[in-house]
Amino acid sequence: MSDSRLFQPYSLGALTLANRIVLAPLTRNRAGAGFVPSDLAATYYSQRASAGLLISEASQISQQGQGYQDTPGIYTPAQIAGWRKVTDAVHAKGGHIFLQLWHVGRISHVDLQAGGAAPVAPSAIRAQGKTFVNNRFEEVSAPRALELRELPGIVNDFRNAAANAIAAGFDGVEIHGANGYLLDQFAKDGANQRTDAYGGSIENRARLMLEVAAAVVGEIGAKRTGIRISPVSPANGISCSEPQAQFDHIVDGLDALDLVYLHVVEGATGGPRDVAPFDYASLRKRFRNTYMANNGYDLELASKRLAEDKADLFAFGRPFIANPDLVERLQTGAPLAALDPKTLYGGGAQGYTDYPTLAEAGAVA
Ligand code: 8OZ
Repeated sequence: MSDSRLFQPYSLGALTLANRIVLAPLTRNRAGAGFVPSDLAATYYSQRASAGLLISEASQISQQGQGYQDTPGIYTPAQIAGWRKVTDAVHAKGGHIFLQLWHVGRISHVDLQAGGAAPVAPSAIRAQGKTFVNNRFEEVSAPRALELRELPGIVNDFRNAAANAIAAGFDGVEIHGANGYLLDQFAKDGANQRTDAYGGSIENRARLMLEVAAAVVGEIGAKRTGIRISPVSPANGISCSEPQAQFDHIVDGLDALDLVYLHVVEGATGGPRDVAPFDYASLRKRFRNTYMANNGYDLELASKRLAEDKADLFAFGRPFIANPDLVERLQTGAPLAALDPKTLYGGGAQGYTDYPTLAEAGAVA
């Protein structure tokens, strides 16, 4: 039996969400020239507007923050104008949408950086991992360690990007603190071997993520600021020797800032949920506002976790790609369509905006 509250309204900050199902952020690599979201993006997101909340694909806050080909930005007027079409289309359907703010740190490639420069990172440690660039997957480039004096500029880029997101009509932003990107690199000792105020202790490693969160909250308000973390995920070659203590501390700091939600990738991103022992209930207990759970959820697990009061909202990623009407399908027990892995990253409408709803599929059958 599914928990009917999944399909009932939920108050998130100043918003009333139609249900507790969230579109997780999904990278699709279809931005146009100048890293402006395409007109197809407006169609794609509005097709999924029946989710209680949509979270946009990760969007770089600066050129330096980009790590993959054709991902959208949120740092130029043209990008803001492109995103405005997306938010207008979603709002016209009664939906709500947050933008995910992204700096990839060391998960980048010299061909994406200004003047072919090295990507930046807490320490000059190259990740074991690949990025999608030059129309293929390539090893990430060796990074250089950020100077202490550069960090305020990065915090400022997040702050400006948050303001830009609001100017583009978003209902709020999600700070990407997960999956082995810049803020996660600072938080985890596998990537951070700094000896200044941003490395060496749990408090120091948490500092950049908390400074970014404070800056974004200062710019657009806590009710419009969420964050995503992935405490034990090995995504993008990241590792952490004491994730529980590290993330208990981070979540205490996020709670003090009164962020509207905490979005947690439980386990390995897109992989096993039981990759390492971790007490997620400890994070939930420390965070007074909304806990959004992600990774491998289906209707049964979401219902169970909601009934146990382990989470408030549930973010579905891959199932939303081939099922724009996922909420209706979950609610009615309809079968889910399978996605085409060949059209996940890059391309046009195929595998992006051409997956039919149940009603559309029935009409052609
Ligand atoms: C898949 C491909 C490229 C990027 C993440 C932004 O893992 C991503 C991403 C996912 O958070």
